[in-house]
Amino acid sequence: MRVPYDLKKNNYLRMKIINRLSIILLLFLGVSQYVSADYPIASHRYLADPGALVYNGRVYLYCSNDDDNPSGERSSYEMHSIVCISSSDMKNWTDHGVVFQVPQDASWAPKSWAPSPATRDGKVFLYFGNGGNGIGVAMANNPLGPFKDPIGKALVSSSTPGVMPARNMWLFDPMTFIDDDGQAYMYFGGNGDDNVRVIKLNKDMISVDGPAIQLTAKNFFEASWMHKNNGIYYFSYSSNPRAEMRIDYMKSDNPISGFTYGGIVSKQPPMNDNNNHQAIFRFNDVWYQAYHNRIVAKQAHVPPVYKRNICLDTFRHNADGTIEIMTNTVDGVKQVGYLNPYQRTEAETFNAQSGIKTEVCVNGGMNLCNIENGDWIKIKGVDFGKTGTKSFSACVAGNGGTIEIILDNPANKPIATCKVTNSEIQKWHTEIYKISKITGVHDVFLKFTGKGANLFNFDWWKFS
Ligand code: FUB
Repeated sequence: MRVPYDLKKNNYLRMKIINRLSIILLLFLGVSQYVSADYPIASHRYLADPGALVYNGRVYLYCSNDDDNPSGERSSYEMHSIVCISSSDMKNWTDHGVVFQVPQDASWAPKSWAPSPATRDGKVFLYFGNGGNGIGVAMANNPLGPFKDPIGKALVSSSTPGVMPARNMWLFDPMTFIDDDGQAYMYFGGNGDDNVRVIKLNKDMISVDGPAIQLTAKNFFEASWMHKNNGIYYFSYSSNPRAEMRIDYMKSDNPISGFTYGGIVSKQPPMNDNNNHQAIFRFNDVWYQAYHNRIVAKQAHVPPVYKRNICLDTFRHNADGTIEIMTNTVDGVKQVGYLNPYQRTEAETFNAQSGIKTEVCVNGGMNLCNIENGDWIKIKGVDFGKTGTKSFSACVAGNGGTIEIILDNPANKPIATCKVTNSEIQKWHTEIYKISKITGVHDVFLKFTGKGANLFNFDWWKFS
């Protein structure tokens, strides 16, 4: 059975008005925080529907790739690849690019939406929606893939026992949760209070154990997520347009039954006006919610519905087990530890940027590209220590130009201007520049200057 997923844009009028009013208020107050925002956390590409994995001291966010969606008024959700970004300090994020794409990595599926990761026995699993028409699984030996479909078909379809009957169900937005006793549960569904389903997974994580069980959630729209805190199971989800597509939650002392409505985790994000999708995770004892909004497209005057960006905030559980409503911020998350500049850092790791893009690098990973005069990246909270720096190394390729190293404020005078010599694109060479001593903790801006388009590409950097 084909299950369509159709966003009814007109239902969002009310939220549009609220957001317009908040922008007018910000302008009135002279607040330009959206313009200079740290968030979204990856402003150089359109990503949405995050799923979070905490793995070996890093947070990996797997996202629907909105760059797959055509631009313009006649666009639609056509995402067929999944992009991963990761961070160990929650401020500087590394772009790992596409880690899974269909149909190359799962031949039966034309789409891959809204992934959720899980890990067991050294393997990493990604669960994804084939649009609203079924749920697939992909598997890899590490968080960056390559992820491949190990079963050659949908893991859950409309013929999986317990999924039907359902009225106009969107069969998507899977979230796989492994309980403390090792039992894995996958939550999914959309478009109707009675359309929440949970199904047990076998230990192999690629087959189901028994039928799907129906749950009911008030105003349920999409974006199922499960987290557990102090023995309480929290099922969170996006509410429907009538309820302003907030993230609401139900709680229970059991992962598959007994849920009662708990309240609101977070309201409709600013600069969004449309669907909402959360990933909730704990990292270093702080609870985070990753979600998307539409800030970059709105600021760029690009039709924003299918062009979303990932944001991040923290929230708390109250002592009585309820959740304190999260505040959406543009720079509210604290940095968890400083970045060590004496280790090689990928150039595609940054806190903010202007003008740059990333691409697959022949050396592995990604590199910065599309660099033009005046573009920059900002690396936040870099600890140069007491002894300080002597040199700066950069692995670069391309026409040439300069890298200006600027500390703390982009308007400051560069402490070094490093000349990048000409080479062929993707013919990488490392240049080493003598620089003056930098000590202590700074935000580092690497600003690129030169004549013409596509000055050079940039793979990694390191101070000595
Ligand atoms: O990205 C397509 C759909 O939009 C997701 O599956 C939903 O959760 C909503 O965010």
